[in-house]
Amino acid sequence: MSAPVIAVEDSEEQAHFDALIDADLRIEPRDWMPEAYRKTLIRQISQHAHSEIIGMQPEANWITRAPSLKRKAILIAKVQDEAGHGLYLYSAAQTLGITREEMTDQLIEGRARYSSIFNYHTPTWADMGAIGWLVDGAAICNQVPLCRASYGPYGRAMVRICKEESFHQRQGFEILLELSNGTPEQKQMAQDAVNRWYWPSLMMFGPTDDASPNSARSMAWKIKRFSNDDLRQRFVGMCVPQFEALGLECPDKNLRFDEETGQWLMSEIDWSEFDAVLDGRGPANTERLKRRREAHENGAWVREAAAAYAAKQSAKDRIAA
Ligand code: BYC
Repeated sequence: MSAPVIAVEDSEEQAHFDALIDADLRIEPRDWMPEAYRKTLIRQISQHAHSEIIGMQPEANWITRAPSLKRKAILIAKVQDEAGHGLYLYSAAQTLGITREEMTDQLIEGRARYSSIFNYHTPTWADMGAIGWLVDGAAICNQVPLCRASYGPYGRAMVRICKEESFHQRQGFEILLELSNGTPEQKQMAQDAVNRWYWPSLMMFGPTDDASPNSARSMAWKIKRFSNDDLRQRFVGMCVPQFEALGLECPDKNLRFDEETGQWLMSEIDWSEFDAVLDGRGPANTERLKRRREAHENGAWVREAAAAYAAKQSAKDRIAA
């Protein structure tokens, strides 16, 4: 029996796709791509978009309580930036054939993942500093290589996002620096916030390489350029001198650089905490999803008004044509 024609076409298409990846060129929305590549991208980009949107909540909690007008203005700008990042990323995912409605439903029905880090509370102003410094710092470490992701719309979205993330990271560092140089109580508040966010920030990079089912394939496709553990190592190395500059202590008392292997040796991460957060049992999972659902319901009238306006405009255009 002869092979079906589709298989021949597929293998030619596959060879062209492989050649583009090998040559470090970009795959664009209209290019042929293997179904598994498309699915992986939809998974990662939509999770990333949801993270940006849910990630607005822990900081938005502090907008009304920011300690000065300047701090309030900066925080509002940062939270708005996160909304923008979510929108670029939803648009990038839409180029792969999923709709915004489908992604939104997956999120509000609790069927989608978003970054574990946003399931923690922000009890003090110093948490705004720790999020900016550690969470945005970890995000930059993870996201700069994504600017070279093989899928064009994702890589291009990441370039804009990373520019804004570096401003976010600096504003967080500066909040902590000011607190650290303030009264002993303020310094303690900064240290406590860093103690709360340090380990969850390391978990942002995902499970260890030997427990990461998606890494090998995503790296072969040049979506991910570095493994979870390599990026975690890079992040820890970046933090060490910054802890010193801040005058704060690293919560990992065992952290040391091993000259022989060129690796940072660190205490074991509590992966049971990570698993619990991914399973919906983190400190703020329920609250985050509830708030997101309410925001979606409260925005229904805006979506209806926009759809009615668009229908009116296209009716007008039809009459004019
Ligand atoms: N949290 O095989 P693995 C921001 C999941 S927002 C939750 O290593 P992969 C900001 C993973 O999805 C920035 N889930 O997966 C916003 C997979 O589950 P499924 C957010 C996690 O994809 C507001 C399973 O575990 N950044 O900066 O190869 C304010 C196995 O993992 C996590 C991004 O989204 C986690 N931490 O690698 C402030 C970056 N880790 O889907 C700041 C883009 C792993 O198989 N994403 N999982 O059920 C990535 O780079 C990669 O997707 C990851 C995971 C490194 C996160």
